[in-house]
Amino acid sequence: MSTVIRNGTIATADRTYKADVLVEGEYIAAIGDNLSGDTEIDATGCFVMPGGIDPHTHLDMPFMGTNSADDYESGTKAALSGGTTMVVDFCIPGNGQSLLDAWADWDRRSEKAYTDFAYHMCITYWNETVREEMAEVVRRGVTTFKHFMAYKGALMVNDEEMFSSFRRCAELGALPLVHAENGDVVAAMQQQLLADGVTGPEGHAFSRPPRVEGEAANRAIMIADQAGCPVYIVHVSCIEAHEAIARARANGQRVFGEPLIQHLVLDESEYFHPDWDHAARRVMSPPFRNKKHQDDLWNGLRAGSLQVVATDHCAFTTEQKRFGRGDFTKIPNGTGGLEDRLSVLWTHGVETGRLTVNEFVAATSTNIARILNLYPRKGAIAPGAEADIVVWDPKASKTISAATQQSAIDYNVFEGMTVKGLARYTLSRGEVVWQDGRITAQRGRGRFVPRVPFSAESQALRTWKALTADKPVAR
Ligand code: DUC
Ligand code: ZN
Ligand code: ZN
Ligand code: ZN
Repeated sequence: MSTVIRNGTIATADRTYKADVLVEGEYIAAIGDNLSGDTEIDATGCFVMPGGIDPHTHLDMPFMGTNSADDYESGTKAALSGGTTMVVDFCIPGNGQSLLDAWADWDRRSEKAYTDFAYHMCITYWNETVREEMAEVVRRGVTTFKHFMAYKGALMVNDEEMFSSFRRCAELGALPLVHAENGDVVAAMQQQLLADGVTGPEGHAFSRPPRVEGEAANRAIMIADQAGCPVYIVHVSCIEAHEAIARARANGQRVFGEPLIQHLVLDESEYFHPDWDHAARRVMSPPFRNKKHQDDLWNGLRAGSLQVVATDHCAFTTEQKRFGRGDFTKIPNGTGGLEDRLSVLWTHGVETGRLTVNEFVAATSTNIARILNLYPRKGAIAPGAEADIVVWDPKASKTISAATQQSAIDYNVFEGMTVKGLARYTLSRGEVVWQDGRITAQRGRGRFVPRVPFSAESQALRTWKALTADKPVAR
């Protein structure tokens, strides 16, 4: 079975050109002029781009006394309707649960997936068993380990635990990820604010100011340097964290930074909205920032000091958000975005001239495919790549509304925003899974995507460190 995508303009992270794409089975077989296949997709007026990869989702995740409301079914339907063909979700062991046990739980969740998926494994405590299990996790194809520096008393790890895990990552060729917020300072600020009578959603923003994030990002980067591993900072929301990343990169460290689409376009004024529900629906960590920080994130995407735009999709219903009435620390943290990431980035990035089409493809797909060692299997329009493709209509527009979304929640943080740029077709491994506003795929068709470690690269880095770092110099 073959399909030709005809009359489109191919846009990759490197270039833009007119050509047809021939898909055979699950793969791209050829790119050229006047190709033919069993069926045809007309891409006139459209860009043909690698499907989006969202490397940061929390589907059906137990968190803050509840479970995130979008599961692998509604979450991956949301993804493909917006042109995203792969998600990387966080597998979180429960209190003292083994990593492999948690993985088995996540495999049950992901049986319903419409898109391909991978996992990051969370390290939420440390002991010898965890150290040993990490090797098996890598062997089975999960090569990224997430560390929470916040959520004290729940998911948070201390510096000693983080350093142990980072050193293990260096040995295994794995990449550590970090949620960078100083959890001790946040916890103290929360108690202070509540004692001062600040109980509403604005207290959430006050308790997690930019310096709390900047400090933690800088600390994680220094600890990674000492451990001899690269590090990836998730949901970079402020100048302080971005500065730490840019400085480390200028010093030759492999540090990656991921802003979220929400932080690029929504600001802190949302937390001062007179309607409690409106404000609480936007409570996530880190919180939205002001315009100065937003501009800085856009600059980082353009300059390359920030590489990836993700969503941290972690959706809760209004009813769930109301657990925190009278105490902002109990509002489940998280917002949605999986469905709208590409359209919102296109509208506020490409349409405004802030990003080129190629930078858009890099930020939504190719860069993360490279960072996660998935390229060019994913993130590429090239012969031999898997045919995860979005046929993107830059002229189509819609107004974002909860009434028409795939996500299972009752609101949308981008409600009322008119976006330009929509997926006309989404293909996942050669199958049309979204066409003209309809899902055309089967539940459960999504597959786990195993990854191999970065062993050669991390080995080279450690050798270089051993030769150069911290040696007293005889004078
Ligand atoms: N932040 C959120 O807002 N939700 C999920 C986890 C996180 O770090
Ligand atoms: Zn986080
Ligand atoms: Zn608003
Ligand atoms: Zn997250």
